[in-house]
Amino acid sequence: MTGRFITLEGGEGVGKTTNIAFIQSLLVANNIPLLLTREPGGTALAEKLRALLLDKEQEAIAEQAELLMMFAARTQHIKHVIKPALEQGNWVLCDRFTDATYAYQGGGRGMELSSIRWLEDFVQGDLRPDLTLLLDAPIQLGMKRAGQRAALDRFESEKMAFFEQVRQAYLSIAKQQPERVKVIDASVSLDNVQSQIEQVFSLFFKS
Ligand code: Z5A
Repeated sequence: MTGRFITLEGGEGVGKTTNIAFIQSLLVANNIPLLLTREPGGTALAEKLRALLLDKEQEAIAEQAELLMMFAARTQHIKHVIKPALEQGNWVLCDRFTDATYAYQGGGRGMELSSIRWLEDFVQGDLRPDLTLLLDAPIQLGMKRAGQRAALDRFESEKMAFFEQVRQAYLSIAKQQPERVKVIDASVSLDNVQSQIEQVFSLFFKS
């Protein structure tokens, strides 16, 4: 038996971390065996790569190096965590995955989508998420929510235009793949966001 692969995406401060616990509770209430994980990260080596990617106190990371580090971390994550869990019948809930690469490295940094697509096929084979929830909110609002934190990491220190490009890239993926990517309006109250998430899952459970 194979489990199902669910990813959560969105820009800064849209509420991914906040809502992942809610999604976990929905799945657990339906007796679904679940593995929670995140990207970049999810294995010891991938978490080390994450720390390097987020650290802004180091030499400038070339865009190509950033892209390759994302996929290096992803390779480890898929091989050691995601695939084994799915093969054992677990559902996998992952905080960010390859849509984030299309959004941040493709949309934000302007890297060639064909290079990302090639790496996606090379690293993932035919593994793709079964369902993706895209939490969407205006950039200013997400930043205001996220801004209550102590220090900004390397990505969070980018300019406004970068985040607008990231948001538009995400929305364009959702437009191209409406069956898989469900857009959640994350600008409203947490109760409202969670009732939208609940609706998506009630349909997904039946599919
Ligand atoms: N990255 C990449 O470039 N390429 C890739 O392929 C991948 C990743 C996989 C790490 O991501 C960075 O890696 C990320 C992209 C890049 N860059 N950034 N920045 P991350 O997921 O670890 O970090 P993040 O995006 O910065 O997540 P976040 O800032 O922690 O946001 P969040 O998890 O979506 O938000 P939150 O912590 O749940 O909520 C923020 C605050 O808002 C918090 O106080 C909540 O209580 C509050 N909140 C949440 N929802 C609501 C509502 N509805 N109303 C009111 N208040 C709310």
